Amino acid sequence: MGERIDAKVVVIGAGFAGIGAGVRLLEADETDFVILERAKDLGGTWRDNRYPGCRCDVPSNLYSYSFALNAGWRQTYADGEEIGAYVHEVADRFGVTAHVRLSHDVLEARWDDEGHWRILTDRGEYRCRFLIAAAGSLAEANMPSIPGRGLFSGIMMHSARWDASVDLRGMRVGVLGTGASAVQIVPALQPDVAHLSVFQRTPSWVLPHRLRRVPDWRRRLYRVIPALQGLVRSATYWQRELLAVSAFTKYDGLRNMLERRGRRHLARQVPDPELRAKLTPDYELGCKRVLPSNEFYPALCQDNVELVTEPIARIEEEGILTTDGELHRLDAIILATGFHVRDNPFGERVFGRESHTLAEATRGEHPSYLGTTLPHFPNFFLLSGPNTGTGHTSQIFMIECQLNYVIDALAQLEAPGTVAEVLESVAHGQSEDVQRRLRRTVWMSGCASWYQNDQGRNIAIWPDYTTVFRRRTRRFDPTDYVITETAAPASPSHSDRQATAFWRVEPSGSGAQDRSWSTLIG
Ligand code: N01
Repeated sequence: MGERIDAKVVVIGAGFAGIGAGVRLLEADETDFVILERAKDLGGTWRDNRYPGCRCDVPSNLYSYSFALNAGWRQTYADGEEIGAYVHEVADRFGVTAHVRLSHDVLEARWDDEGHWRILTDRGEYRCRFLIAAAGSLAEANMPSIPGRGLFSGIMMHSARWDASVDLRGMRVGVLGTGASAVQIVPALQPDVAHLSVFQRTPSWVLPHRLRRVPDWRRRLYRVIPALQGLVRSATYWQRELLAVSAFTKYDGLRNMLERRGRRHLARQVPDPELRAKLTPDYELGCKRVLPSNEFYPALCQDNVELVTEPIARIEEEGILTTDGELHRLDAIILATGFHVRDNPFGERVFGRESHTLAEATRGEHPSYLGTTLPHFPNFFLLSGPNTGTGHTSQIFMIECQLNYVIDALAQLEAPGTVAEVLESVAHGQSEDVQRRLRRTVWMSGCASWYQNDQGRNIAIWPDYTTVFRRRTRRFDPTDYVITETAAPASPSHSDRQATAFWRVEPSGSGAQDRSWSTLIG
């Protein structure tokens, strides 16, 4: 069954996080690594999400790696295609592409207690000292378990599994969901389809969008004076940080101001009071992702569009039946129903010591430390892990913070056989601190969102300024870890390991691997 390869580091996933890890490893002169990618191409979420209208709702100047600002962005908010091309370009330019193994589906990753991770893929086995999981938290499409889903005789596809060969023009189309994907899909489809039924369970807060074409002169200017683009990036970062995080965590007055803006936007764009009432959220702005769009509301006002708020009873051969007994006849159903976040199946394939699964941590049953390292998972780093998400700024910023930490850890754990596992007490303390901070924020203000697990624990959001996350992840502090050498073949229990930890590395303190603050932002 194929090759068996030893590498010092294995990265799982070749999206923004995995490619970023590759760049930072190479920058640290680490070439002994591979990046395993299950798909036929790299790019992660921007490879998968190719639905009409797909674009990033974070400004493009901010939505890029700090080490690869892109003077060429054509739009102030880049579309999926442009971002996909950017990830490829970065991977090629920094020499990461050569380390990517495409079409390698990780079936299982398991710690062997001898100082290695063993990774079984459908193309062979890999063994490494350090495992970096960059598989993404929005990678598995959520197919809603609505009765009768299999009965539908028309076309059905999820927003993240778009089949570009399907021509929806002239069809009766139903879109399920009104989240971040749906608000982009609906206006893109509306002009071409015969009829569009938008099935809404919860209205979203929608704010005016500042989407523009970037003029050629500005792109030329950014090429000539890159620092100027850095300045713009910096300003965008701080504006979002100060306005959004303050509004969502501390100052109700600021949030009320944003809500007024949202209501004005709705009133301006939707003259029909009945439709407006259906679209008015009854929860606090920010509790779910706030969506920028100038096209969503106008699309809903068109004659060929119907907003359906009656709950769905079941799917039938010919369409969707709502609980009021109406059958909405459809040729195609688009499931813009989000992703498996808390129950991402990837987590069931990764086993730490004593067969603990990564899923237990991502479901919020076990603590993680800064969403990056986990008790029972030695020499393991999770990118975009629990409570590293943000709704207001670029996720790439958070990933880069985590990478600072990972690269510093690898430098400090360099001696062969060194194994580090975060102390349960440290992870528990930090996770509980996050939960305590979350309690006072808008993200726990009562709406139902995918940010929470079944127990109502918020497993997604970082509840503070991202500057704080940046500070906390600047250095790997070995005193937070049990650090052992794997000279002895036996696998001591966790408590034994704590008792016999005989070797500790000192914090580097040099900050050699750390990116300066100004570099990361601007
Ligand atoms: O998914 P969502 P998404 N019956 O989970 C509804 C990122 N993203 O793909 O709100 C009926 O937000 C559900 O209803 P409700 C971004 O992080 C980024 O849109 O649960 N309806 C909701 O309306 C985002 O947060 C960009 O009541 C059902 C919708 O489906 C994340 O991806 C662009 C249902 C799902 O909304 C996910 O966004 C796009 C059911 N059984 C996405 N199940 C950027 O621009 C679910 N729904 C960066």
